[in-house]
Amino acid sequence: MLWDPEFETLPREALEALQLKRLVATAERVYATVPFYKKKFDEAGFRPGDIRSLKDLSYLPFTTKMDLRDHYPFNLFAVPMEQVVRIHASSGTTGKQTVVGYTRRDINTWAEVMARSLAAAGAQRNDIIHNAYGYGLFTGGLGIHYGAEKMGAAVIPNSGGNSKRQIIIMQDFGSTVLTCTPSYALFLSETAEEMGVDIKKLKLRVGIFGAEPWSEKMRDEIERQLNIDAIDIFGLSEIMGPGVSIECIEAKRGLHIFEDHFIPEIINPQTGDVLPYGEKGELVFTTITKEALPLIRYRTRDISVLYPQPCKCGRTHVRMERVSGRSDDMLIIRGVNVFPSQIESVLMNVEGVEPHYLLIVDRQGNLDTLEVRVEVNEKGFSDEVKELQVLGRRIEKDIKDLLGVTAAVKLVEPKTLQRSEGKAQRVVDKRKI
Ligand code: DLL
Repeated sequence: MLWDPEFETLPREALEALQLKRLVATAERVYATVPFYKKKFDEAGFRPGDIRSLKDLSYLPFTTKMDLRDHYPFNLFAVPMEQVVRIHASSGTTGKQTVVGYTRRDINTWAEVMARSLAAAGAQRNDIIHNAYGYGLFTGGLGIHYGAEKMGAAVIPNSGGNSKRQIIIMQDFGSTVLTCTPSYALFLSETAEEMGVDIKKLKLRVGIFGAEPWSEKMRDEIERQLNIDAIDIFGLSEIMGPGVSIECIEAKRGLHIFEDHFIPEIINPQTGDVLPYGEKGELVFTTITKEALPLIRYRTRDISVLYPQPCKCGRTHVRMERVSGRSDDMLIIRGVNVFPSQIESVLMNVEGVEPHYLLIVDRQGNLDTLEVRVEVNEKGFSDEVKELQVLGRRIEKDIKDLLGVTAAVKLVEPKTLQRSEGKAQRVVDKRKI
């Protein structure tokens, strides 16, 4: 369903004209109000008034997470504090957290793109939205919440955790839409099973999952276990939070980016050159309607592909392929580039293991080692030791054949790897210590 048919189906020419107008206004505003951007533009010898077409975007400077950290907490804000009505932060794995701010209009825009996202996933006013994204500094909980209220649906602000209670609430309140990380959706399914509740029989119809990378195979698994449609939603705090892009339920192929608010580019992460549609690289976003924290060419580190082909849902906005990993999550193991999501895909193709795994990277002498811990299912666990060994070898071979790296696979008992209520931790890299 289209929430805002006018903007979501704008013909390309009109959309690009709107983007250009908004881009120029944003560039002028940051030049005038954020000393960091004035300096960057001056160094590049480029003035906001020089922007003539969307192609000129490539002359503008990039912004990185490091820039946000260097201006911690509020020094990249483009409005005085009295106009800021909300602050969120994203913890990240290293260094200081990244702090982001919103004006009242920003909160409205966010609720709008979130309402569009919920509608794209097939949610409607009469839905009961079971929101199990964390509430707090993380943008997941409140982002979904405001979008659901804007739509007029009934939102249950569960936040993460207290999983048994979540199952009871789903059962008793008749939740129809589940929103949480994909890994937590699987954990809720396990919890229901332990409680003797058949989650397939609940009223859940759709799940809107994101905030961490997941694969097509994981989608199949979630859809099968929960008997729902599983939709991928993407976003990042720096740009807004959830609601930057989402799949439509009609196609479930690629995430529509709300291009009247965010301009996407794909760049070569090594050279910074802009890549054409269809090529894989790092996603870069420029916000064109944000007031408190407008960002020019923000480097996400997320790896994706953009494709402009029209979609059967009628949206004209460009689609991004599901994020396969982050350029900074890429593991280099004995010189081979490996993304955790690639290992996940191998594991999900193997009968007998569960979608719960942990990668442990270490170094022995000068050689990197990769251990893949993965849970076997109840049936596999009851098999003979010899059969388990065969299974382990088979996974090692698949990883070697497909990714070219040697891994030691350790099969562990069902339900022994730690579950997460939010973003799952998939990698422990001991080499950094
Ligand atoms: O994770 C916002 C969000 C909340 C998105 C709820 C979707 C649902 P951050 O904590 O700032 O914000 O983390 C952003 O998470 O750069 C990606 O690396 C990753 N990420 C987010 N959504 C997806 C997704 C929220 N659907 C970072 N697939 C991003 C893969 C995702 N990675």
